[in-house]
Amino acid sequence: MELDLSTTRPSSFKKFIVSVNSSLTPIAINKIHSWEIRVKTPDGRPVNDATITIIGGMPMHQHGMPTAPRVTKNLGQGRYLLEGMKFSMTGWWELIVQIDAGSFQDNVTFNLMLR
Ligand SMILES: [Cu+2]
Repeated sequence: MELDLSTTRPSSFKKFIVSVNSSLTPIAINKIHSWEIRVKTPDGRPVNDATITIIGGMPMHQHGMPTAPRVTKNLGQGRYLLEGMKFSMTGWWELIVQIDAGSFQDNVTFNLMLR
């Protein structure tokens, strides 16, 4: 199976361009860490004051994340701090980023392959 492991992707309905960046590279198993999420419009303007929620899990195992990661800080310029990230196993994980920017809601799914 060919997984798209891009860390910058358009959202499902092309409302946003979203980038994710782990503070921990490579990502270690069972280690709590933070990520930064960056949200732009398709023409490159930062999306400020969005409400972002995260759902993660392993599609092949039907389980979610061992923690409930949350955006805890708006860093400005369309950047958001996501805290409480932790992965409990190696393998394929999905991270679904749901973005509510008031006039637009959309979501984007990132694939991670942890070794
Ligand atoms: Cu699993």
